[in-house]
Amino acid sequence: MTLSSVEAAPTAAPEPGRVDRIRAAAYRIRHHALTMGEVQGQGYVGQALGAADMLASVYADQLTYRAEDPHWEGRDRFLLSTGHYAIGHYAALAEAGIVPVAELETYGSDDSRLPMSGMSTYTPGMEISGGSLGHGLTIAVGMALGLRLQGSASRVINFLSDGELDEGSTWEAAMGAHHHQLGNLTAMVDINALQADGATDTVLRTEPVTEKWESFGWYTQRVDGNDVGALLAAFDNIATRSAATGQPSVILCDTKVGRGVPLLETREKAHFMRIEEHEWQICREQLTAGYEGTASA
Ligand SMILES: Cc1ncc(C[n+]2csc(CCOP(=O)(O)OP(=O)(O)O)c2C)c(N)n1
Ligand SMILES: [Mg+2]
Repeated sequence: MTLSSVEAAPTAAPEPGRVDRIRAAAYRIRHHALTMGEVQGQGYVGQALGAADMLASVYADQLTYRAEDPHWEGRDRFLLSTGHYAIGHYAALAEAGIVPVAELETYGSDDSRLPMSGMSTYTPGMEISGGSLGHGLTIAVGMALGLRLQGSASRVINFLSDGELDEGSTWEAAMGAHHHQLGNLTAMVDINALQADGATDTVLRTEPVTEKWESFGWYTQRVDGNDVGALLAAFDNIATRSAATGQPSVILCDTKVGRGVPLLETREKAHFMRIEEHEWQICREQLTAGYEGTASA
């Protein structure tokens, strides 16, 4: 498990049973993403595979929700800023029982509730329409403040991408969250080192990203975002820390595009990954072999 923090991590490693349960959820999320990708012959599959451990940690461990009542007032809110990651989010919503697994096959089709970019009016459990990057954290700040004013115990978790850190509005929101001491707000940033025009450090360098968030007043942890144990430990630290300090928290997650499928992990990194017709089955087989190999290790 790797976890680095600006401050020493106070919590012990999560128990193995909990880690195994979330790893199994992440495996199913990856499987669902491949199903949807194959239906359309395309989609942001590389991102979904990379973010699956983050999404599993959120949906299978952290969020309070009622699958049969996605608008239940007492729910925690998960906001997907990056609309193009919808394929991963739908997979997580299916894992959570909010979207039927059978419905995943409609992904991206006319009249589907699962359009290729996430839209709140179409999909149960999709809190915002996030395709225009840089808006998610601003909405999350307003929501977290509103919930606190209402005396609600609900949390807000916002999923951002590293490319989204290019947006000035993200940093305005970060200042606002600190100003209002929104301990009920957590941001998760998928640092896959990639964005639409190429590698993040060649388009617009965001490093040193840990120090940036820390200087904006956030409780900041940087983890291997494909290490479920590290993700859970980071959430445990937040539960202890933000309850005591009221500080907003961010988990910076270094992930690998295509994680879990060697064919895609080793392919040249691309914002939009082409997968040929005959490769989908190979992807599924590699995913299962890799999961079973590490599960029994
Ligand atoms: C405000 C805004 N500007 C530009 C775009 C076009 N766009 C779509 S995805 C994307 C890349 C964003 O970076 P990231 O999410 O890190 O890319 P990935 O890791 O998925 O390759 C861009 C620039 C957009 N959706 N919204
Ligand atoms: Mg990226």
